[in-house]
Amino acid sequence: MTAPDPAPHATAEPRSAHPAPRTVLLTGAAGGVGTFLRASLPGYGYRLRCTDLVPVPDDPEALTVDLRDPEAVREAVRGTDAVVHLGGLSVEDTFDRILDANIRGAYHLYEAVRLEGVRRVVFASSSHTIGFVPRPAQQPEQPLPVETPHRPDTYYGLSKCFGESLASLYADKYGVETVSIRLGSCYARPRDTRMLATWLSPADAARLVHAALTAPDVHHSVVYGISANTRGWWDLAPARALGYRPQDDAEVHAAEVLAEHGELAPDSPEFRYLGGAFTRAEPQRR
Ligand code: 15L
Repeated sequence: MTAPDPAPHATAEPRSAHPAPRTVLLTGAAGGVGTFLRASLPGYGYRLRCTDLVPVPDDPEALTVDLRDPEAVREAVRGTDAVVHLGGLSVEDTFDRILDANIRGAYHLYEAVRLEGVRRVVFASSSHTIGFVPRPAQQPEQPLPVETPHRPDTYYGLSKCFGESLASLYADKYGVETVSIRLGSCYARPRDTRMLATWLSPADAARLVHAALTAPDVHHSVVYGISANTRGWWDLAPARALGYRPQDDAEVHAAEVLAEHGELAPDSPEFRYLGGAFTRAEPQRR
């Protein structure tokens, strides 16, 4: 396991009056990103309280929490210093299931955070908030800014747009600070050619979450969550401003990935849009 980096701003006098969080609630802890973070975040000094709708492997103390149950969510939040909210559906589904898990679920989470006086949330947003943004034909001079207007590609992406707006509301109205991380493709290695631009290594995911948990005075900040990919075209400056120092680059896997998958076909959604296959129209699920 990659040794955690020293907190990049640890030497700087934190501008925020709040000490770094110690006990962190990790929702969605049984999922792909949750599994990576369960292995890495304790190395940064965090005590994790893990929750998911399903049992969390190898964690007998994990709590089974349904995000649709506000009381269960509040109980899980109580006594923590910060929340990394990965919970909910992580791919497209019916509107009703997305509504329950991702929209109502996020509302219950933020209400619990507000009522329990927790001051920092790291929200797992997604690049599918802007999935219909056209992908540039070649590496752009200027990377894609985080201020790019929402263009969700799925009900899933729409739910993450809601989550970002919910975080903004709770920052402005209640002082709950959030870093919304628009996660790219967080897997052990890039799985296809599109991911040579959108990959977030598990070690960089931990670096980014640590920076999001410890950066002072974030209010509501939106950042992109990718590694320092040679083919990346999303602006990492806002994440770096929080103290994120990515160490990985999907390019080290490029030869292997291209040998297996080839270059993107010009008529493919992966070539045309930021959100790739998520932009494909699909029959309404029931
Ligand atoms: C996401 O947000 C999904 O949760 C993940 O499963 C991947 O599909 C990722 O986007 C991606 O775009 O690669």
